[in-house]
Amino acid sequence: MAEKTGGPGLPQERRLVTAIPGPLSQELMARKEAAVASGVGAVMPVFARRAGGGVLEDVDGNSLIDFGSGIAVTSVGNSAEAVVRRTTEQLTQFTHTCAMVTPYEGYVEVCEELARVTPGDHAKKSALFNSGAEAVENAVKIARTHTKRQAVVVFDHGYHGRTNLTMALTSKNMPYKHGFGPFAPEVYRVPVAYPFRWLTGPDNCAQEAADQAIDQITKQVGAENVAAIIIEPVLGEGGFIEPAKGFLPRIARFAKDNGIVFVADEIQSGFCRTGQWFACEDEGIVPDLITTAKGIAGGLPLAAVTGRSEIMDSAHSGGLGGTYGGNPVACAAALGSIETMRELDLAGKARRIGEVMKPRLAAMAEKHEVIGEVRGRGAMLAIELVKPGGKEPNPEATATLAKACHQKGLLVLTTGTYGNVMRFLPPLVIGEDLLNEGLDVLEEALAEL
Ligand code: PLZ
Repeated sequence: MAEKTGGPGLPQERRLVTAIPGPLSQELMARKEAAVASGVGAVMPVFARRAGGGVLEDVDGNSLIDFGSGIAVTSVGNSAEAVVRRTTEQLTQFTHTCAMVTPYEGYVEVCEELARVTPGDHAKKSALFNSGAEAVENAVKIARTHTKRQAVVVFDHGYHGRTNLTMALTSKNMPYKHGFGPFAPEVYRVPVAYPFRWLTGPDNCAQEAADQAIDQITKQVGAENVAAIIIEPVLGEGGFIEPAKGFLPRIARFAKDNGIVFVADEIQSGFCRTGQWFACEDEGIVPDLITTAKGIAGGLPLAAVTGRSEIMDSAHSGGLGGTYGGNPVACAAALGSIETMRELDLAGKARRIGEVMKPRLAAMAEKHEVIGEVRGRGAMLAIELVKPGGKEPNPEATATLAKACHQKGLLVLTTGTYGNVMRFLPPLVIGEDLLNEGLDVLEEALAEL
């Protein structure tokens, strides 16, 4: 019976039957507080029961419009048909052998697909891991063995994970790094072209930021010491920052000219999210290595490093791996997700989501001074909230707005170095009615702010 299942069978509606959080969620929250470490937070204090399409239903029976996709993961929707079909079949065959012990076809197939969908028509290879952070760590390992250099360059507002090396690569202290040091050495941070906050204004932002970044790399690190430059083509946790046009190509060119491995971290922006397979395609960037995770496998943990064969093959046999990396069930999920993305043209759906949402967000910005900027592309969109009359970040209004949306049955996430960005990451399969209803809710919450 459709009512009992999540996934595509779930009624696509916003429905509030209790206050948020309801009594059952509150009960579970008390248990969570007693049993789960406080360091593991929760954005919205409701417990999930089932999810699918554009909604998430909580244990009290409230149905929320999902503008978060579990942080850009369930792009194909929760329990997507092809993901369920392929993982179920895999579960009945075997659940684990360890790809490093006895490999299986699914792992190879995922790597073949990655070679097809990632930018560039050069020879490519991949290695699979469990999480985004692990993929980024391995990209650094590969770049270091390939170049025989050590330094890694990252950018202001960048986010790459929570492991020790990726904490070092991540720019924001609270909550990601505070108290968790010392951090890995040989990591250098340079400016990124953040148009809205560039001191001389957006017009010369790309050129000035690239000049500064390159100057710092050459003068402070020495280009000949740099193994990798790692950048998110759209910065996720930093606030959905789209580097000013021209910045990425300059940095990519600088990397190429200096034998530096250029790594695009597309863990959040990849797999159709921005209206292309990968966001770096929008400026014709072909990265040497690309890290992926999140949207790749419809919610199962899988991550990858994909890149030029000659770079990927630099690490010695046995140098890359892990017990679970490329788990067969996660690989089946990835193949189901990629199949869904092709069949439903989810890149096109992402572009359509942008076409529906962006003008409506822009109209809200016209009306509400608190919105300093609307930005993003495809289904990776955001509003940056400011104090009236200027650009001072307004994290308080952002938190209040998010809470009001939650209370009205719209799941939204915040982000940004200053905590003042509300981001929108709906599943790419969300219906247009729900999308518009979600925007109505946001508009109502803004009016009450
Ligand atoms: N690189 C670009 O966005 C994960 C993290 C949320 P993992 N972003 C969401 C949080 O608070 O932990 C991310 C990313 C980019 C790397 C990662 C890390 O991916 O799968 O969370 O390790």
